Order: sequence, then C-alpha cells, then structure tokens
Amino acid sequence: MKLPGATTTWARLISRRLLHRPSQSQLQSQAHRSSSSSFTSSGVLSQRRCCSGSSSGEDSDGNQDEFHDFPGAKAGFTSKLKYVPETPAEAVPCFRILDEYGRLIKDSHMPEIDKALVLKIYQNMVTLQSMDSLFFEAQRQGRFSFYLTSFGEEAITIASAAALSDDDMVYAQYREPGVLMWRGFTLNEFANQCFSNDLDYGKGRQMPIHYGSAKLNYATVSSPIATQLPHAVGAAYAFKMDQKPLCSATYFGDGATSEGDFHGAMNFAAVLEAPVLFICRNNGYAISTPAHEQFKGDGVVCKGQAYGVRSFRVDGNDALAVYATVKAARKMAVEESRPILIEALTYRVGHHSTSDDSGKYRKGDEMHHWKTMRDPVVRLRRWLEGEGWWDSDADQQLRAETRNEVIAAMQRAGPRMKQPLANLFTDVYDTIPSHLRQQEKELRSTVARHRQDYPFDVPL
Ligand SMILES: Cc1ncc(C[n+]2csc(CCOP(=O)(O)OP(=O)(O)O)c2C)c(N)n1
Ligand SMILES: [Mg+2]
Repeated sequence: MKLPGATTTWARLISRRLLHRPSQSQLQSQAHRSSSSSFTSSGVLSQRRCCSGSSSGEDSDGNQDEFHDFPGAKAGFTSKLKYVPETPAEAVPCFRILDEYGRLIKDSHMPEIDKALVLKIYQNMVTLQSMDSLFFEAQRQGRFSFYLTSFGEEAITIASAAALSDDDMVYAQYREPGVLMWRGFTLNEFANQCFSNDLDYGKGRQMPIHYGSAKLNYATVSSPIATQLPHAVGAAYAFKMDQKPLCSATYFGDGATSEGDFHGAMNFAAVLEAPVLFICRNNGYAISTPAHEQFKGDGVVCKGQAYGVRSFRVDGNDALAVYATVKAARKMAVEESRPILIEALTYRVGHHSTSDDSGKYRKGDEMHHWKTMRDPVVRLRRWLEGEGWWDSDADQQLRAETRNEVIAAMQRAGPRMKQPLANLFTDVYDTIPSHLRQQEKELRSTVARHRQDYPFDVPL
C-alpha cells in the first residue's frame, strides 16, 4: 500500500530504526569508544559527550554528561539537588546613550540618526508636553471629563514611534498619545476625541484619551488593562502568514504585566514566533501600587526569558537609547520573525490621571527629583544644544507656537456639538434588538423629565 508523503518518510525511519537496532555487544563496544551517541537499555537514544579528565562522567557540580530527550524539555542530569535562583546575581543592566546631563557616554552604541529626525523627535516631545499641560488644565476647568498625561515618558512613545514603520500596527494602553502624534494625528483630532464632539472617530462612546485611528494603524485604546496585548500578537501573526515585512507593537505599563493577558500574549507570541514588540513602560507605579508590590524579580525584562522571548532593558528617559533599541528590536522581529520584549525604565511624573492625587502615596522629594533632574525632554535638548543644533531662542519659539496651536485646537473643538444620543445604541448590532430599543426609550424619557441635568449640547 502506498502511504501519503509524510507518513512514508516516518514509516521508513521507524523501520530503519527497528532493523538497525544494535545488539548488546555492539552497545558495549559503542560505550567504550566514547562515541557521541548510544542506546540505553530501553532502546532510547541518548547523547553522551566525551568528558576528558572525568572518568565518572560527572563534574564537580554533579552535572552528568548524559542528557535525555524529555518531550517537555531537553536537559542534562545532575546528581546534586539544586534550585534555580529566584533572581540572577546581577540585575540586567539598562542601556543608555546619554547621561543625566545629556552628554554622550563614551563608546555608547549610537544609532544612525540624522539631525532632521532628532529635531522632529524633540519637537514632538515638546508638543506632547504642551498638549498635556493645557488639556490637563482644561479638564480641571470642567471642559471635559477626564485626562491623563505622559509627563516623564515622552521619550518612550515618541522615539519608539520614530523607530517603527508607520505601517506597523500599534496596540497601545492609554499613556501613548505620543505614538499617534508622531504618525500625524493632529491636535484637532486629539481635542475632538477629548471633547467627544461630532468629529470624534469614536462617536463619543469612549472616555477622553481613548484615541484610535484606522488611517494611522493605531487600534482604539480600551480601558481594561492588557487586553491589547493578545490582539497585537494576533495582528503580528497575520503579518507573518501574509509574509508582510511588518510587525505589531504593543505598549503597556508595569501594572499590566500582572494581568493574565500579558502572560498569555507572551507565550503565544513565542510559540507562534510572531513579529511583535512588547514595549513595557515600567514607570514604577500602577496607580498607587509601587512596582515592588506588583512583582518580585528583576523588573519586567526577566520575564522574557521565561517565555523564550528575547529582551532588552533601556533607559526610557533617553530618547536616543529608546530609538536605538526599538530600531534594533524591530529589525530582529521582522527579519527573524520573533517577538521581542523591551522594558523601558522610567518614572510617571504626573498623577495617574485626573482622578488621582499621587501626593497621597508618593514622597514629594521623589516626584521633584524626577521632574527636575531626570526629565527626558531636557536631556535631549541638552544634547541637541551640545551638537549646535538647537538653542534657547529656538526653544522659546517652539514652546510659544505649540502652546498657541493647542489652545486654537481646543477653541475649535470645544464649541462643536456633541455626538447625538442615538449613537449610544448603534453599531454593535446590525438591527437594534428590542432590549436596546427599550433602554433608549427609557433614557429619552428620563432626559425629558430632567432636562436641566443633562448637557444641552448633546443632540437628542
Ligand atoms: C482589568 C483592569 N483592572 C484594573 C483597572 C484599573 N486600572 C486602570 S489603570 C491601572 C494601573 C495600570 O498601571 P500600569 O500598567 O503600570 O500603567 P501606568 O498607568 O503606570 O501607565 C489600573 C489598575 C483596569 N482599567 N482594568
Ligand atoms: Mg506603571
């Protein structure tokens, strides 16, 4: 009987193995010849390394020179009862190019980057700072309901976005508007979303800062932490199957690594060899929970090896180092079809959000130190000034211009009508089901009875 291709090969191999099974005397002579392989009494092939100077085949740590092909893991044997330490003797070092004062560190791995690109990175970082300051104030004035800043983390999002291809899919958490800004999302578009006006792509259904853009390959932010990670793996796997030279990049905080979605996503990505960049902003806090209460071990970077994922640790406040790391990681992900974990160490300078007062759980000195001494925008500016590419006049002009642009964007977006009430009930079902119709009816009658308690600019 003719067997299908793959089965024929296996059948041949098995029959060859059975036909050529060695006799007991052959086994003995094989063992004496210190050959590279032998059959055990059960007939299973095991490897035998040639150990010079060790007649017992065991080194001083009890490691034996034999290993066995367990289906679950390939490992050598040891006669000593040993454990794997919970943390390595030394923490993984953090890659940087610029020191705290914006000086180039000698012999550092400087990426290929031209003046125009670094200036664009810097200008975007300043624009993001301006937008955050003014939007934060606007929220405090009650002009929109919620806001959250990227203070202290501007380098991570902007410099990493600069190192990606604009066609790579991005799955962000919420503190990454810098990526969208880099890709060309305008201040008007940011303001439209925060004001939930008639131009908001999300049709007013999401809280402010939950941006998204199909045009810019940026999946809409979703509030439940870490749900974006498995999506990024799926998208990366699709790129791989379609043989596209692209990757997906997913951003998340240190707190997100406590979610099951992080672990599931890492494992799937490793096993499927999906080209995805896991970019963790380890800013030391998940709202009020400090990192040391979030996880044990050497931060986030150490988790990569557990899943078989190559990992980097970088100073997230050094824009050049972030750019170099993401550039190298993207190349590996796309060319070798593999996931990469990047832990960017940083500090969340602002409150978690406008619903938080971080003075309740952080020391004032700590916040002041990071704000004044470790600011990523200042660090990059110092380096640019050292290169003769930037000066204080240019800086003042840029800050004045971006401030005016942000104010103008809010002036345009604020007075526009909100999204109509009816939008709350559409776009999930093809035909609106009866229970949603009933809810809509009840909502309309409540609004009619308490008109003064509902915003006048929401069309009914
Ligand atoms: C599944 C889930 N649990 C809890 C929350 C509430 N929550 C919102 S943000 C946050 C902290 C996330 O911290 P981290 O991932 O470190 O991001 P960071 O805010 O520091 O940027 C939590 C617990 C949530 N949104 N979703
Ligand atoms: Mg955090």
